[in-house]
Amino acid sequence: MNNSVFVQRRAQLIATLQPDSVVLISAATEQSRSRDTGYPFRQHSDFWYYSGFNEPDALLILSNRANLPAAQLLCREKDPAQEVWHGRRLGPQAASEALQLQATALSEQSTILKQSLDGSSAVYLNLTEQTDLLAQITVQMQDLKQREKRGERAPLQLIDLAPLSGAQRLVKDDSEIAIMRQAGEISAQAHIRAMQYCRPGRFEYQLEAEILHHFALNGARYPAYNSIVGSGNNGCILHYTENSSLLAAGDLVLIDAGCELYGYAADISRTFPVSGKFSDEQAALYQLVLDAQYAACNAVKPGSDFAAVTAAAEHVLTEGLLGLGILQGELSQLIADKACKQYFIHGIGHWLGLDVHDVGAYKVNNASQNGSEQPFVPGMVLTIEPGLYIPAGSPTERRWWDLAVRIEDNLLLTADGHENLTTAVPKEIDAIEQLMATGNARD
Ligand SMILES: [Mn+2]
Repeated sequence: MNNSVFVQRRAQLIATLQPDSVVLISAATEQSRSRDTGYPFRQHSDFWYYSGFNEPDALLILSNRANLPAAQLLCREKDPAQEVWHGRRLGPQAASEALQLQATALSEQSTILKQSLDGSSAVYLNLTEQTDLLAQITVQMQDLKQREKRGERAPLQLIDLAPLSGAQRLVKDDSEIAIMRQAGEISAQAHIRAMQYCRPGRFEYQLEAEILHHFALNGARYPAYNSIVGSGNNGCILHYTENSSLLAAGDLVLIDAGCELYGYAADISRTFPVSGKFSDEQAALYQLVLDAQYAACNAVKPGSDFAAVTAAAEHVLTEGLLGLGILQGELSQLIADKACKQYFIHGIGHWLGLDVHDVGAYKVNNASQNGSEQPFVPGMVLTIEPGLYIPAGSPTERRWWDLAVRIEDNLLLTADGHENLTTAVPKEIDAIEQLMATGNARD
């Protein structure tokens, strides 16, 4: 990625700070999986967004103070002995040039942190997420307070960075949109591959394997979240990730999977019949969720908001459930009662970006201040994912029991509406059945 984009983001953030402030953002640390093996390293999203630096054990310091650099990075020093075991390090010298900021060895952290805090009016950091950093700052502030007689001064305010970085990250820039378009395309093709590979007698984890294989082959080594492949009544478990059941003829299978590309997530759900042909009940319920998804997608345009999108989907779902006899009563009353929520148990969607459930406010103010909805503007990316889940024992005819359907796409807000980033994977009943009938080369 072009480094000027990170420079621009830092400048944009610095422009919103109170006078004489510093911003502190910690890199992620490596996590042990068991004894000497670690989880794959994943950089902290804010740290990545403002630095473009993908190593652990680093601190980014931004400031608008005259006596401090605008952007400073503390990072691990070069160390040939460590690097031969654990991998290359950029080192402060190369980092300064590559990242266009002032870089210093991490061993200077205590001194530099104190210099940055001394005399600052406010310190911005993520107060609820970066608690180790908060603890370090507290210790430094105690030291500064003890030396106030010598002219040192502890900051007066700690300010949560999350609303500021959240607002900035909510509207994607061109480089992010390009990556997310690609992440959507790779993920869509992976879902196609799973549909083609699906057969009764194969296992859920084998569909997952097809998907992960396609991600990795196309430059997205890791999924953005643990893939969900739930067949039959496993589909009714929203975050089912065991993926261990045998795929049975006559069941639906629900897949929720997306790749991570340069830190950015895709998040697609599709539901299809294991044997390639929907039963009457499956088709009826599926078409209803699909109609609701189209209604919700149609409401995604500048000036609209999640409440409007939710209302559009819930209207279609309620009307449809009433038509199928799954709900009983009077339509306007059922809508007012949100009766469809018995089977549509999650939200219509969420912001998408560096985090799958990305940062950014859903309400402009909180409820006690007459909170209003965050209006959609071009550059936002979100998911639209209505679903219906009817576990056994639900107060409906048994023929609907154990059915679960979710259909999820990723939408980019544009000037005149939206662009669907994940449209390559089919969702019409005919198109799915046709695709599954073609199979793939590895039969
Ligand atoms: Mn989602």
